[in-house]
Amino acid sequence: MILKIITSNQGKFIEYREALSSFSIDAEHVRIPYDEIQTSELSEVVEKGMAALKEKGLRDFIIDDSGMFVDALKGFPGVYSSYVQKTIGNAGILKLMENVNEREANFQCCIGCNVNGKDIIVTGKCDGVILKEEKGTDGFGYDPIFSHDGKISLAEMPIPEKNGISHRGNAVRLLMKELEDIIGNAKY
Ligand code: ITT
Repeated sequence: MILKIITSNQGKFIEYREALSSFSIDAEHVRIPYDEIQTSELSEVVEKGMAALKEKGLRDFIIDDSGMFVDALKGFPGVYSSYVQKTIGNAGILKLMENVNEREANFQCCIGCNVNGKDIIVTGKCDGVILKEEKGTDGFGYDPIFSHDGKISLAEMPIPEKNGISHRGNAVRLLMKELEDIIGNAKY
């Protein structure tokens, strides 16, 4: 089985390819722009994105809307994570967190999957903290400043290890539980 991963983000695609391979699903990278509405819920962005893509005739695909939610910043950047990464970036988040002791944060990944005419939406989460400085050179986006264990950053973890604990890895595992009913051969 092949699923199209519709994203502009190469880093996400590489993670999906690795995660889905354990379930004997092939991933194909497809770059088709779709409107991401501005709303307070990742799942709403995904729902609307799926509808727009299906209208264009797309089938058997995954889209993903993710965000990093920092407790001390009242959930910011959250649904604005993409804009914030492009503007103030990791250095900007570290600046906002200067002298802040409460560094808890969580990453969320909402997957929308269309397969065999059915839509599945699941959200995976990873709790962690914002580090005091950027660490590591792997991964993408906020990986250098986010740590699941308070020690190493996501950018210091090989992809299979990151998938083992990450918001995206957790979302894929939730998706596979639901997909089992539809395609019948998923193992988890
Ligand atoms: P698409 O919407 O085209 O899939 P995007 O990069 O815009 O790609 P999102 O809106 O889902 O994706 O991501 C919001 C921001 O969060 C963006 O800056 C990403 O780089 C970042 N991000 C998403 N997943 C991440 C992860 O696993 N680790 C670190 N940063 C991540």
